[in-house]
Order: sequence, then structure tokens, then C-alpha cells
Amino acid sequence: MPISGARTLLKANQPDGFDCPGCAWGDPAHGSSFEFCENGVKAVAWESTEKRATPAFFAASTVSELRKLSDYELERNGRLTHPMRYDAASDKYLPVAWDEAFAEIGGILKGLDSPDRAEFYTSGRASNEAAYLYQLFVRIYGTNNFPDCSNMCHEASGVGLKQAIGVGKGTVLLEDFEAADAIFVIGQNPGTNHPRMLGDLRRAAMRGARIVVFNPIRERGLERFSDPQDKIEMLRGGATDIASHYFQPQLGGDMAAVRGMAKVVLAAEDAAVAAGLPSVLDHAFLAEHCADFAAYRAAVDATGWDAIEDQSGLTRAEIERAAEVYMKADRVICTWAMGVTQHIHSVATIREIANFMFLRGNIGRPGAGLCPVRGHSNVQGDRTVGINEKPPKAFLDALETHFGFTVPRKDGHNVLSAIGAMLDGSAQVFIGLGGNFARATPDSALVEKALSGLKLTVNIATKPNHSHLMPGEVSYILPCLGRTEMDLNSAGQSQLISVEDSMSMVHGSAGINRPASPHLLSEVAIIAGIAAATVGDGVVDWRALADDYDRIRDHIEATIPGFEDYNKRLRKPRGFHLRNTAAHREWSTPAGKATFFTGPLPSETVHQRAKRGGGRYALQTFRSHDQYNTTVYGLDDRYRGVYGERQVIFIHPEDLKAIGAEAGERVDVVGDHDDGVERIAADFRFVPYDIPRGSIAGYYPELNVLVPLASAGEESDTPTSKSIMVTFRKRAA
Ligand SMILES: Nc1nc2c(c(=O)[nH]1)N[C@H]1C(S)=C(S)[C@@H](COP(=O)(O)OP(=O)(O)OC[C@H]3O[C@@H](n4cnc5c(=O)[nH]c(N)nc54)[C@H](O)[C@@H]3O)O[C@H]1N2
Ligand SMILES: Nc1nc2c(c(=O)[nH]1)N[C@H]1C(S)=C(S)[C@@H](COP(=O)(O)OP(=O)(O)OC[C@H]3O[C@@H](n4cnc5c(=O)[nH]c(N)nc54)[C@H](O)[C@@H]3O)O[C@H]1N2
Ligand SMILES: [Mo]
Repeated sequence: MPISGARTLLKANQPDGFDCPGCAWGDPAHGSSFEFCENGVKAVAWESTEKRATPAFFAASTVSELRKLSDYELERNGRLTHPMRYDAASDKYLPVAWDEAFAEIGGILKGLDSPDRAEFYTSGRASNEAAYLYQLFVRIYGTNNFPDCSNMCHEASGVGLKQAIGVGKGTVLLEDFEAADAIFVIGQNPGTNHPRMLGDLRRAAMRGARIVVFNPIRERGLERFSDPQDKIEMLRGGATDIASHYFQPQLGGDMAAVRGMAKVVLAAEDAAVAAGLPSVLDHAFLAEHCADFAAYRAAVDATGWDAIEDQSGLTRAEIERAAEVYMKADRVICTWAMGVTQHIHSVATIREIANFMFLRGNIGRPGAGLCPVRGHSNVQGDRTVGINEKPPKAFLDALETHFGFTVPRKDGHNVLSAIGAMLDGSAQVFIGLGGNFARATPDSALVEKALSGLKLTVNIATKPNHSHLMPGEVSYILPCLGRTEMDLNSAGQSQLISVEDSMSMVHGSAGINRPASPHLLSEVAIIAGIAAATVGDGVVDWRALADDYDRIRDHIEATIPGFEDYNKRLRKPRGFHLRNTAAHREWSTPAGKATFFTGPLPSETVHQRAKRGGGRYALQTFRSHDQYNTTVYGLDDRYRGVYGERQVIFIHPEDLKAIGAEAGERVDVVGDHDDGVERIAADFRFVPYDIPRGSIAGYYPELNVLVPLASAGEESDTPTSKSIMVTFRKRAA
């Protein structure tokens, strides 16, 4: 590794370094001052690569030619170096001056007959400062159209937790993992996606905490793990057992599994009362803090074991074992991620998880609580500072009072409604603050059509990706600094940005590397440039804000609760914690209490529908060990034993037999959604795997062609990337 690479890594997640762009797991308050992980290393190395996608790279191929490259081949060309404008005549991107770009973008935005005709996408790597400035600009411009990566990610967690506990965020701190007696990990693969979390799970396991996993797939990292921070374990090639209990539910079966556990707990309570033994439930908590417990009890009583077993795919005995762990533990944490949030019934499932935790008061005390583990390193912060298509009224009022402009009050578009608006022609502009909209969204072919039909597409990015290759009439790629790079202002001072992790810790981040190109601007400066050209400097002086991020933070402090003394507290080593009401047992729900969800189980899950026959299978799309969302670092998935390819389908060996196929045989995967659209993912290879019968799995984004736009989570409107109905078609020999 070159010296600068090593130096870069030594500064990751350090008080005076930058925040790792890998994931949103928290940083330790003490102990090893130096924590990064294999996949954090990849994320950092990916950004600090020596390769460059220069104007010469764009001159060498037409956009139509570049589109034939895979995601992997495209991004491998390295960092963007110049602002580029699409030239339709030559079908190529040509370099352009920043001011020209800003002027044309501003001109087109000003020319739309309504600000609601523009869509402003955000990917969750954007800093608090960039995101706040972006939402301010867009709201002055006049719309709440903020499709956000979180619409495809943890939206259901935000919606479900807000209903249950009055705040759409997790309630635990990293320290709680040191005090928990049991940790339930549902629908998450931290070995790949949150490796630093595995360190915390490992320490918990070593001191005797029980770790209970619910995952249809046996994920290696959750079974055994050797900690890269532990030199002795690494040298000896040893490993620690992580999961004490590993259950493999069917896709979408978690609500049934959790309700089953609640049923066991309630039955144990009845037995304890009858025998004159101490209560299993936390009656004091239920009485003082909860609403609708009696109705929940009735709902659980009304849910039979047959339904629970059929929907969860687990036996009653397995569910009893899991519930036993819960009842024996004084302090329980429950974590979850995409295996829970990307289904039709995700919000109800998250409500049920909260129900289950309320039963024994497992919230708002040390070592216990709810922990949705976020994805992008600042996706939670972006929402906190106003990236929200349904903004709370109090926030809009604060903006209006503080800045003195009339804010738009109408709810805006999320990811799915933005795509709908592009397809029906009502949206004409797409601006992307990071991310890869075209590849991250469902129904790839339709989205490609949607983007190409626009008047203007703008992508603020670090590396070329397929979203850049679906140009509208006018199209720009605007290259920005990455998080590892020095961001100097006009006085030559280094600027600090800030981010919020999954535990609501807000901390500073400053890059240390020389920028990939002298022509790059920071995201903040790019937003300021577009804003000044579009709405002018009447409300704020954009360039003055961009020249000193402290000034942006002063505005955040003035308009969003919890950011008192922002500039000062940010500069403390670990930053500061944003107060979480539910963690203090204050409930800002309509009932003023922690509120039980009292609905029934879903009438049918994707797995139950597949079971009805017709050669149908329930498909989930997940991440390999060698990718970051749509960024593919390499073609291996070491933990799952796949090398050199990504077009694979993991399937139970008995299902292979039933289909009459061999391991290694290639098939086309065909979507089965009754909307008349033909969806085919061609040429995938079968890999026999330890996965429940009827459920299959493969990689995102290659399989996004099969995710129907019309299939969305109830109340969350999240694409159902883990509930896709498919059949197989043999390939002509
Ligand atoms: N290296 C790396 N790190 C990342 C990312 C990355 O791509 N690469 N992405 C980041 C982002 S944006 C996010 S959101 C997170 C994603 O983190 P994860 O949520 O861990 O991501 P996925 O790979 O989608 O894994 C989903 C897991 O849920 C399981 N699962 C699927 N369906 C079900 C179900 O119905 N029930 C249960 N119980 N389990 C199920 C799958 O088998 C899989 O283990 O990671 C973040 N960190
Ligand atoms: N089928 C299926 N679809 C899914 C998912 C799934 O599990 N299955 N997961 C969903 C989830 S959880 C998420 S979060 C979304 C992710 O959706 P996105 O956030 O839109 O996608 P990413 O792949 O993270 O974006 C990668 C691009 O971001 C740009 N980039 C990287 N760093 C920076 C930076 O510092 N600044 C800027 N401006 N740009 C940068 C690079 O150009 C890179 O090509 O995808 C969703 N889509
Ligand atoms: Mo995500």
C-alpha cells in the first residue's frame, strides 16, 4: 500500500481525521483509538484511488458505448476530474467551465413552470452541511421534492418507530452493547455491511451475552468472527462464536416469528401468575408508559400457532427457544436492517419488534433498546437536517421565521413518486446529490426511460456510474471532493463537515488527502453555485456560506433542536449526542405513550404466495462482500464461496432437484408480478445454498430489473427488494 494510503487509513474515524465513508456504525468512546475494518478499508481505498476518469476517458467512448460496461468496469475508471456536459451531437461528455454549468442549470430550473417539476435526490453520504444547504436552496426554490436513498432503505424504521415511540431513530448508544444480556439481530449481515458492529457483538459474546440471529441465510460472519483489531486472534487464525442461536425464517416471516415469541412470553406470564411466581412482564413499565397493551394481548391471543409457523417458516419449538433467551435476559437490544425494511409489511414488523421489547421494558434503560442499523454513513444526519419529502411543520416554521421566506408546505415526492412523475412527464429535471439513482431504484429499464426523457439531469459525483449515462436533453456530471480529501476555503483553511451515526452521535470529519483533481469543488460549493444561479442571494449569501461551514452550522443550530453550541461541541473528540426522547422514556406519540401495534399478521407473505405453486420462488436481493451498494469493488463474495462472478442465484439443493436443474446450471430469472410488464434477468447460475426451501437470493443491483416499481411497502413506500416473486426459464442450449 502506498504511504499516502496507509496514512489515509490511520486517520479514519479518528478525532482529528475523517469519518469512514463505509457505514453508519458508531465509533467507540474509549479503548482502541483506531478502528476500521476490511470493508471500511475498501471504501477508503476506493475513494483515494490513483485512477482518473479524465476528459480523455470521456473523449475515447460515446455514452452509448460506455453503457455497455458493467457497474464494476465503469467505476473502475477512477475519480472524475472535470465538470462535464453532455454533447448530443457526438454522444459524448465534454469538459465545461463551472460557471457555465451553474448558469445553464439555474436557467433551466428558473424556466420550469413550477418548482414541483424538479426532483432533488440525495444519497446518504452527503454531510450535514451539504444536505442542509441543499434543502435550503430547494425550499427557497419552492418544492419539497426530496427523493432520498433512505426511501429505499430504512424508511420503514423511521415510520414504524415514530408511531411506536415517537421518534424515528434508534434508542441505544454503543455503550449499551457492553451492558446487554441478549442481542437480537434480525435481517442484517454485519459481517459484510457493518463489520465494526461485529467487533461489538464479539465482545458481547465473549462476556457471555446471548446473540440471537434471525436470517434465512446462514451468514458466515454472524456465526464466527476473528476481529482484525485483535492481533493475537488474527495471528493464531482463531475466531469467536458470535451467534448463540441462529434461526432461519422464511422471507418476510419476521413479524410472525416475533409475534410467536410474544405469545410465548405472555403464556409464561400467565403460568407465573398461576404459580405465584414473579412476573415475566414489566408491569410497571406497561402501566406507566404504554398504550394499547390490552388490545395487543387480544391480538396475540387471536394469532394461532399454525399461522405463526406457516408464515415464519420456524417451528413453535424454535420460537420458544428464542423467547426463552429473551425472558432470561434483563437487558435486551434488538437490531435490524434491510432484511426487515425491504418488505411489504416492514412497518408492521417493526411495530411488532417494538411491541415485543415493550413487554419487558426493554427500552430507555442501560443495555436495552431498539437499534435500526443505518446504511450510508450520514443517511440519518441528512434526514435530521431536513432532507425529507414530508417535512415536519415545526421545521418548516423554523425555516420561515429564521430566513424570512415563504416555505413550500405541500408534501413532495419520494423515490417512487419521483419516478412516477418522470414517467408521466410531470417531472422534467433530476438533480442527484451523490448516489446512483438509475441503478439503485427498481425496474431499471423503466427508470432509464424516465431519466432519458427529462429536460435536465445533473449528477454530483465522485466516480462515473450508470446514472450519468442516461442523459436528458441537457446533462451534467459535476465532480466533487470526497470525504478523505482536504477541503480548503479561500483563506486556505481546512473546512470541517459533520455526520450523525446510527447512535445519533454527531461528529466532525476533515479530509487529509490532496484532492483527486484541482478542478473539484466541495459538494457545498457546488450546491452554492447552483443555488446562486437559480434563486440569487436574496435570502442568504451562498458563497459566503460555502466559504465557512461554521456559518451553515449556525443556521442549523438556529432552526433544528439539539444543535446548541454546534460549532463548539462538534470539535470535541467524539462530538455530541442528539437527545433521543424515547431513550429517556418520553413519548411524543399521539397517545403520549409507547404505543402497541394491535393489527393482525399480514394476510399473506411473499413466501406463502410462492408456496401456492406455479414454479414460483420468493427472491431477495442483497449485497456481496465485495460491493458498496451499486459500487462493485470486485467479483468475489468470499464468505458465501462465490468467486469471479455476480450473476448467481442461491437456492436450496432440494429446490434444485424439484426444478430438475443441476448445480451450476444457468437460467433466466423471470419476474412474476401481474402488471403485464415483462421482467427478465438473463443468464444466472444456480448455487446450492443453506437457505429455506422456496426462498432464493441474489445480488443487487444486477437483479433490480426484477423489482417492480408498483410493489411498495405499506406506509413506507419502499421498493420491496427482499420480496420479489419470480419463476425460472431454462436457457436454450
Ligand atoms: N461493505 C458494505 N457496507 C455497507 C453497504 C454495502 O453495500 N457494502 N451498504 C450500506 C447500506 S446503504 C445499508 S442499508 C446497509 C445494509 O446492510 P444489510 O441490511 O446487512 O444489507 P443486505 O446485504 O441487504 O443484507 C440483508 C440481510 O438480511 C437477510 N434477509 C433478507 N430478507 C430477510 C427476511 O425476510 N428476514 C430476515 N430475518 N432476514 C432477511 C439477508 O439474508 C441478509 O443477510 O449496509 C451499509 N454498509
Ligand atoms: N434491489 C435492491 N435495491 C436496492 C437495495 C437492495 O438491497 N436491493 N438497497 C437500497 C439501499 S439500502 C440504498 S441506501 C440505495 C443506495 O442508493 P444510492 O445511495 O443512490 O447508491 P450508491 O451505490 O451508494 O451510490 C454510489 C455512487 O455515489 C457516488 N459517490 C460516492 N461517494 C460520494 C461522495 O462523497 N459524494 C458524492 N456526491 N457522490 C459520491 C459515486 O459516484 C458512486 O457511483 O439502494 C437501494 N436499492
Ligand atoms: Mo441503505
